[in-house]
Amino acid sequence: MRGRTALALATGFLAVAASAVVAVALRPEPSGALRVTAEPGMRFGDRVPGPVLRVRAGKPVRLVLENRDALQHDLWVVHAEDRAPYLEPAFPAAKTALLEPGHQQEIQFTPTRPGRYRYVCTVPGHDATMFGEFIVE
Ligand SMILES: [Cu+2]
Repeated sequence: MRGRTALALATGFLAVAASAVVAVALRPEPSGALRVTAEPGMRFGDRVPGPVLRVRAGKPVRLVLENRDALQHDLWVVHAEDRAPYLEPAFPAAKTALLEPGHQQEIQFTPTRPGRYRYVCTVPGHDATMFGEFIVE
């Protein structure tokens, strides 16, 4: 009897544990945020330019920058025509801090006007390769 109860408990535990693993596996970004990585070789993601990000005007955006490089990087969403050093965020709070290697940050902002924007790393010289399109529909 005791053995059966223990077996039933163990089976139940394993079923719960397995369902938790499946739930995590199906949701690579639990927060539902967009995720961009700063990679060795001065790029966002695995190519230049970085991935195109598409969002909806008037809807809050959650964006995670993960710094996988050995250098500091940041990410700002800027007007498409703006170039360093004359950069400012296109929307309030649409910028991360300067992130140390191995660090990540989630930012939240609301793009208010539709259009084509860019995201860039603002460390001097980095925007030559660290940029991507940010489209607000
Ligand atoms: Cu950078």
